[in-house]
Amino acid sequence: MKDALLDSRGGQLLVGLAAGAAGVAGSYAATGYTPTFVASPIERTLSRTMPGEIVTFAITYLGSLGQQLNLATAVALTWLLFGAGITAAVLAGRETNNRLLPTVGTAVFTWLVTAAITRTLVLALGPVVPAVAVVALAQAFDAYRGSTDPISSKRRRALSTVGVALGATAVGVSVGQRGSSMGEKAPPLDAEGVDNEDLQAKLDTAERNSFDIDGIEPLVSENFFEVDINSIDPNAKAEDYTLSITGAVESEETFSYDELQEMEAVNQFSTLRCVGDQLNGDKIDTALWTGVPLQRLVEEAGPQSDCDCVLLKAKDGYEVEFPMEAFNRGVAVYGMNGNLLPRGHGYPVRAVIPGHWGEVNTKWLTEIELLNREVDGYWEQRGWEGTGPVKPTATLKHDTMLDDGQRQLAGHAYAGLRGVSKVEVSTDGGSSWSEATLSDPLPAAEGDGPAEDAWRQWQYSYDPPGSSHTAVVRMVDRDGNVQTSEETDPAPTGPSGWVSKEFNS
Ligand SMILES: Nc1nc2c(c(=O)[nH]1)N[C@H]1C(S)=C(S)[C@@H](COP(=O)(O)O)O[C@H]1N2
Ligand SMILES: [Mo]
Repeated sequence: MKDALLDSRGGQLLVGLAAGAAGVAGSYAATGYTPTFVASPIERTLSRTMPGEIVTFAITYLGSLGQQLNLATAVALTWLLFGAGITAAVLAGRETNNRLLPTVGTAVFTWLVTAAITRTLVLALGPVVPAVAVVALAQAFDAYRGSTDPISSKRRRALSTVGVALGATAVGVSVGQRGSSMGEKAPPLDAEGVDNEDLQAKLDTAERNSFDIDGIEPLVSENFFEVDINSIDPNAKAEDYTLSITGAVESEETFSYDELQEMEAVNQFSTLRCVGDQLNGDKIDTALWTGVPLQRLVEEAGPQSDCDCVLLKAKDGYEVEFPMEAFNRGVAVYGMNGNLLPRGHGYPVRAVIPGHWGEVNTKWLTEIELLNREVDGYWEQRGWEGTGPVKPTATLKHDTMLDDGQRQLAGHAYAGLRGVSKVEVSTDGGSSWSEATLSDPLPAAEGDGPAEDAWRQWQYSYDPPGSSHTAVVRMVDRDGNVQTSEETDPAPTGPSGWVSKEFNS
């Protein structure tokens, strides 16, 4: 048996790790980027058990990179777990001189581990085939030992094994990607309860009212930010979807997706902003949301909450608690900008709660529990205080020189239910202020007024002084309150302060 690849410890480990990588890729090929991918539950456990400081650091400074690192760690851990088990099977086969043990052991181990982690029996076969194939090939290559075949040298057998494993991994990854719904555009909304004319008219108004300025989002965002506690989103099916109203109610109620779509819907503009946004950051966007008022659903159950507070629960394990008063203004949303809700934004159904920080806008909403006393949700357990009203903000996202020699500045302003009455710009570091031009407001959900919870765009042009100066932006709410100049970090209550930018001429 001398000089067999599978006889040396190094060779066993190499084959174990190569087969492990093929196994992880095989699982991905079978499931795509969904919660049944073998690394997904591990990634969820990581995100749930990670200390609050790390989660806070990741959301504030790394953005989605934090989630990618988390996912990479989960994939690496899965790979090591597979690798260790397969190496042990190979080793045991050699020790007992049993030719079947390496492949059978690999099959049983990868299947059992995957089935236990993902709780699926058939999809758990995904890792088995490629992992067993790599081990079997390594055994077959070893059989050529001593012949004149090109793979007779040990080094070549090792390289061939790794090569086959890499090939299997590449195939697995590309198959998995094809089966994933990432980047897919959501299909158009087609629900009984929706007034499609009203929907289209509102989208047209949003387009008409948006400034034609490059580099700032139109009034309906083209690229809506995403914040998730996990990097792999739930992929629920509408047919199986139910929304339950539980807890302090007269009678618990359950609504199916069809039932929700049959109820009379509202089309409502709302801006979402994450409490972990930066000053002048990008975690703020606006959409036209379509769905059923939450209050109507809860009324059917007969609310009896002692604390007038509610806990929203979601399919990804997310939870958030906040006052009934804010909840009662909210909508159980299944449409976004005239299309079905995309998976990344909470398909099939999410909550949209006007005026409060993004975190209460629960995606993949499954349960509304009325409480008798307050509790902490996912982010509150990690030190954030982000369930209340948003802080006012005015961003500066664009500056260009116009043909007439003026400099044009532009951005957005948003203050939740406090409303934006004006944006003021200073080009002398805050000594004197001028009023910027605001985009016409988006229309209200019902009636002729302005949307109660939507941002405005602003623009301002001035003659540059030819020497260095600082431009500063601030907004004023409907009651005449000027946004505070005091700068705070995002954690724990959200960023505040005036945005400024220096120019050399
Ligand atoms: N189920 C669930 N809902 C969620 C989250 C989440 O991770 N899981 N993130 C929340 C946070 S912190 C924000 S800011 C908003 C972001 O919504 P978006 O991803 O659609 O922009 O969703 C909220 N709802
Ligand atoms: Mo958030």
